[in-house]
Amino acid sequence: MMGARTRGRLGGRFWRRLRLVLIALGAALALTACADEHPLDTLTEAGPDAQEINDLFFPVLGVAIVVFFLVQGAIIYMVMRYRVRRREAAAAAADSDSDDFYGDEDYPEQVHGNLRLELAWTIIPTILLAVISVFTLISIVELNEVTAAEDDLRVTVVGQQWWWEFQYHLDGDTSTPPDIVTANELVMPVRQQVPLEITSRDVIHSFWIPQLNGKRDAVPGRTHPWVIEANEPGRYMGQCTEFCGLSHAYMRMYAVVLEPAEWEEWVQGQMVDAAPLQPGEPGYDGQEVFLANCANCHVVNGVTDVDLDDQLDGMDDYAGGNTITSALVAGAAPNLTHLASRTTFAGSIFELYEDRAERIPYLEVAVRGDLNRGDLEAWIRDAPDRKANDADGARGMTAFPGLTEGEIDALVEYLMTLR
Ligand code: HEC
Ligand SMILES: [Cu+2]
Repeated sequence: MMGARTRGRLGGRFWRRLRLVLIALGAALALTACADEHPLDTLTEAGPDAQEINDLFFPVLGVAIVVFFLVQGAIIYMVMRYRVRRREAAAAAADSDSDDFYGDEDYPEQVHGNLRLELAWTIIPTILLAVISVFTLISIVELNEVTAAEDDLRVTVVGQQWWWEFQYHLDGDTSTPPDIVTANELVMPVRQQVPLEITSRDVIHSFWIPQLNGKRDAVPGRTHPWVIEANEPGRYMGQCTEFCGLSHAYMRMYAVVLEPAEWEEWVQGQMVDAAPLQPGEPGYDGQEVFLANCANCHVVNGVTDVDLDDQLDGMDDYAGGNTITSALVAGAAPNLTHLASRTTFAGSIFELYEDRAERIPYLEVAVRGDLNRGDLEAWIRDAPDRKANDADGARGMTAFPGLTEGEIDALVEYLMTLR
C-alpha cells in the first residue's frame, strides 16, 4: 500500500516540475525575443551564404524533430503501457507474503535482445546521418567558393581584444598596404560577394555575422579566407564568437550594407585624409589635446605624424608580432580618421548617435546625427570603466583621469570633425 501511494505522489510532483520547466522555457523564449532590436539572428538569412546554411539547417531540423517525437513517443508509450498499475500492485501486494508488492512470479517476461529491432535502429540512423553528411559536405564546399574576381574588393579582418579592424584592399591585393582602415563597421556594397581574409593580432577570435554567413576563426599568424554577401542594404549585427578574454561579450561589430552608388561615395570619403586644423579653426584645441594624449595609439591619417618605429615602441603587446605594413594601421587602436562617419564605437557596444542611426542614411549620420555625447565623453574619461580591460592594463584604452572637462569637450569637438 505504502509503495503505491508514494508512487502517486511522485507522479504529482513530476507534473508540477514539468509545468515549472515549461513556464521557465516559455519565459526564456519570450525574453530572448525582445532582448535586443538587432538580435544576432541566425534564422532570418539576409544573403546567399546564410541562405545556403539555412537550406541545410531547416531540413535537418525537420528530420531531428521527427526523430525526437518518434523516440520520445516510443519511450512514453512504453512507460505508460508497461507501468505498474496501482490496482494491480495492490492486488499483488495483498497476495504476496513478502513486503514486496510484486511477487517474483508476477514480473513481466524478461527478454534479452531483439536482432531485428537492433538492426533497424542501427541501420536507419546510419543512413540518415550519411545522407545529412553528404548535404553538409556539399554546403561546406559551396560556402568556401569565391566567385568574386581577383581584382575585386577584398577586406582583411583583424580581430583583437576587443574590437575589429577592417583593412580594405580595393584592388583585391592583400599583400600591399590597405587603401582604407576602419573599425567595427564593415561597410560593403549590396549584392556583391566580399571576400575576407580573417586574422588576429593577439588571441583566437571568431568572426560571425549570422545573417550573412557562418563563423570563421581569427587565429594569430594565420589568415582564413571567408566570404559574405547581403541581399538588402541595412545594418547586420555580428559578434566575436570565440571566448577571447574579459570583454569578449563586448566585441561586437556591424556589417553596413550600402547600395552601389552610396558604397562608391563612402569609399571616396574614406580615402580622404583629415586636414590638420589651423589655430582658430573649430576643433583646433581638441586636436592639440589629441596629439598630446591620444596620438601615440590612434592614427588620424594626415594629422598624426606616424613614425611607425616610435609608435610600435613598447606596443609589442598590442601588435602581437604582426608586421605593420601601413601607416594607416596603428597596430594598437582604431584608426580615427573617419570616426564620425561610423554609427557605433568601442566594439560596437555604444551608439555614436542618439537617434537610432539606421533611420538616417548611413552617409549622413555625421552631419544629421544627434551625438551620443554621454557615452563618448564617459569613454574618453575612463574607458576601462565602460569596458573592462585585462587586469594588467595591456589591452584596450587607458583611462585619462588627468584630462579636465574642458579638454574632454574640446576632444569631442575635434573627434566630430573627423568625418
Ligand atoms: C594606450 C593606447 C590608447 C590611447 C593613449 C588612447 N586610446 Fe582610444 N582606444 C584605444 C583602443 C585599444 C581602443 C579600442 C578599444 C575597444 O574598442 O575596446 C580605443 C578606442 C577609442 C575610441 C573608439 C573608436 C572606435 O571606432 O571604436 C575612441 C573615440 C577613442 N579611443 C578616443 C581616444 C581619445 C580621445 C584618446 C586621447 C584622450 C585616446 N583614445 C587615447 C587605445 C588608446
Ligand atoms: Cu571573443
